[in-house]
Amino acid sequence: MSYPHKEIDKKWQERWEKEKCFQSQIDWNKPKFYALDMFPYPSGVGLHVGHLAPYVPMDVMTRFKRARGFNVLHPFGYDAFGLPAEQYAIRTGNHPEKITREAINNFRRQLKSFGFDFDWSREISTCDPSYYKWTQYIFKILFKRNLAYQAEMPVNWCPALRTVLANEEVVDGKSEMGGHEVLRKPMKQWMLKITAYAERLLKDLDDIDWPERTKAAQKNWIGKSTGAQIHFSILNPSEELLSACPEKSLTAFTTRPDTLFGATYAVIAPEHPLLLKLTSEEQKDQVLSYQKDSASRSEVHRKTGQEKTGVFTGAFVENPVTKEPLPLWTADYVMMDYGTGVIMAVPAHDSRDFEFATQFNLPIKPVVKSEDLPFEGDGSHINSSTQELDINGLGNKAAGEKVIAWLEKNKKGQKKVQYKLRDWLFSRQRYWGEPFPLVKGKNGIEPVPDEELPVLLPPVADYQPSEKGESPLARVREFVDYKDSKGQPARRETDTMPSSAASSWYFLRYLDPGNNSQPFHFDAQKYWMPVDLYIGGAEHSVGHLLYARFWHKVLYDEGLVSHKEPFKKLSHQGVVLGEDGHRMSKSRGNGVSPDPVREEYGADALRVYILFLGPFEKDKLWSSKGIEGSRRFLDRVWRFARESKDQHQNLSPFLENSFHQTIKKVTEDIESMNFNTAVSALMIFVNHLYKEEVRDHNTAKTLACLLMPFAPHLAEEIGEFLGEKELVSLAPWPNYDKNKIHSEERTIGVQVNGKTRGSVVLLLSDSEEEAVKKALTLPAVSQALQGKEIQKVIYKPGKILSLIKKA
Ligand code: ANZ
Repeated sequence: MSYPHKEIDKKWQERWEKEKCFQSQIDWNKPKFYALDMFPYPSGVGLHVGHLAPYVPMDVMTRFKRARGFNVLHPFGYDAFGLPAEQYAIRTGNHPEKITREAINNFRRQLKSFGFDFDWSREISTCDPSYYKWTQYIFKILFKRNLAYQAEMPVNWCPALRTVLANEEVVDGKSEMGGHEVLRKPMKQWMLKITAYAERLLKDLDDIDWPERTKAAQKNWIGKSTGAQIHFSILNPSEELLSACPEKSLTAFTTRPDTLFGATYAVIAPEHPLLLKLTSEEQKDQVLSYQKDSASRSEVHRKTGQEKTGVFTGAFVENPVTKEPLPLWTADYVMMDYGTGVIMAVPAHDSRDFEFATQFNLPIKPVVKSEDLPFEGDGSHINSSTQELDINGLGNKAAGEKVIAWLEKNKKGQKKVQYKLRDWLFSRQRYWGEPFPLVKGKNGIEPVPDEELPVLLPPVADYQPSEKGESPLARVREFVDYKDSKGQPARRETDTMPSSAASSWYFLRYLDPGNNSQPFHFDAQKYWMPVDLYIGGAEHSVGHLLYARFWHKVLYDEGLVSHKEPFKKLSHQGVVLGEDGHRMSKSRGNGVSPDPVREEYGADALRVYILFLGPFEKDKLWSSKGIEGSRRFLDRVWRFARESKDQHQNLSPFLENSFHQTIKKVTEDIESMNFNTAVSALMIFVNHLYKEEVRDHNTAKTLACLLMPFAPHLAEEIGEFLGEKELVSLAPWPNYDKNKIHSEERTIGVQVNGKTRGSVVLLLSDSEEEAVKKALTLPAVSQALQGKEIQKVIYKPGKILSLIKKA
């Protein structure tokens, strides 16, 4: 008996929608559960089955929590601005606006067909003016708090995409999107001062329930190092240099101040603004050509490249403690955007310096006792004393502290905490993004008044970026020209924001999506936040998840939100691999559309199958064959329910035990996100029902409730068939009776007159009578009894069952 999924799926989806079952309101008397799926960027090709890997489990969780009495918020939306949509538009010759709208409509249609319990009344799309008005509003808050600034700096420029990229968008020197070459190029850009929050972003990781590897990735990205800044006087500075650098010294950041006696040269980054002023006449040509060469090398190459390159500048600086002159080199293994862009080189104890010194024949001076060089470990210091400072014999830590104390006393340096985290590159020279709410006039750069928000993205026919890297908006006169309230002319900012802007606060807009006067009402966030469960891909470990935490902390400082952290618990789904064993993706062409699968097997079979593929967090292989088993299971449940209506039968102790065990297991497994084992527990129970040929109305009713999170359409249909008035989706979760759980099963041998004749599976709770009854079902046992009566039974539950027959 196969259930008519097409009719049933549609029928219940319409009913849920009509009765607004999944719309949620603030209810202070009820515990809340805020479930957040990472919202997708709407792609033209629609969803593939891999998209369901996070959405189905979350839907199981939300349906379960609702049944457990929680006020559940489960919203959905679209990350609609940004490169992917724009690239797709350019490729297909369609306007991004049009493409995005169509893609969203298709996503929505697909998502509704799987029966997800989204509160569709809260749907948002980040490219809607009613949404990005508030993205601009929040940017104004950042601007006001001095967390947004413009800077000329070396950025990742992608000539193919004609835009700059954030560090997080560059993987191994290539653009994350499309894998194009990325160069370093100085450009004027908007930056957000996320570094001002580095310490809090690090510390507050302790308060959240996130996967350890994700926390580690964030810690690593923030990259806290403790050490010192040390000033090295410039020897014989020129007049020109003196005016550019009145302090007459270069400052280096080091994590190893203890090795100061071992510094044999110093290095300044090729982009350092003082480099040419420091360079001697004789070395100028070489340094200039070196600067050019290194500009064409990618950052990864500079950091990891085997061969070290560099040029002597002709200048010398002084080691503050030994007073030795150190030659100053420029080399691109020193980065301009870390520390101070200057290092003291200690070839004996740093492998990069060691390689460089070996290559250019620079002196190597060991200052920590060791067998081999370079030696980067801890050890006893040698060759490290002057009349003023002696650290010989000390270990790294004590030596470092002593050096820092000396530097501070002599005003030659100080202790310093340094972070790897860079400020967030926040502007793009692209069309498809939020315009900045900024104008540049007589008074410099100013935000436009709140009444003028949103600053609308002008509709244009030509949205391609220019080759020079200028935003398409710069070509729109009506947009660029601005007159302030006093009639003064000004010019609008023409860059747009990156897509990571909108995704840094969307979880707050869901709480109050219709609000026209604020991004969200204070009470809404007070009730719903923080997010109780956030599910999404591990690839967002440092980008989105760090940005969103940063914005949330800024809003916290602004008094707009009441919690320090937005996402209390985070979980990453495993990746679904296509039948070829590779991650499903559009570019590989191994993506499987869920639509035909759902048409053939029904939404519920697809849902169950997705869960059954394997543990939630593990990667899993898609196969179109396996789904038949899931469908067969649902058909068996359906038949059981059809045949059980108005039948009342007592469950055997064994079945009763299995029934309560199943409720317990499904409950606990959903709670701990072991969805696949929850499904298999249900399958096992249904097998037991069939084996014992039971038909029972109440059992069927409970089964429908247990099935609801996984296969909601069928569950509703069963409920209705059994005569239930209430929707199963809104019914309370079944409870198990722990007194009816006779937990353990044991296999024990059965003896007849001292000889073992076979074994039976018994529950520890089985009575002697039940045990004998089960033993007698073994043919070998009844044969051995030869039809004679049993005279004596020796029964120790879980241990022995011995029968003595009458003589
Ligand atoms: C001297 C020294 C001696 C160093 C020694 C290391 C070992 P982390 O842990 O990553 O913070 N450094 C500083 N600024 C740099 C820059 N802009 N580009 C490249 N390298 C830079 O590493 C800090 C160490 O990296 C610093 O400590 C410095 O080398 C180098 F036995 O200073 B060290």
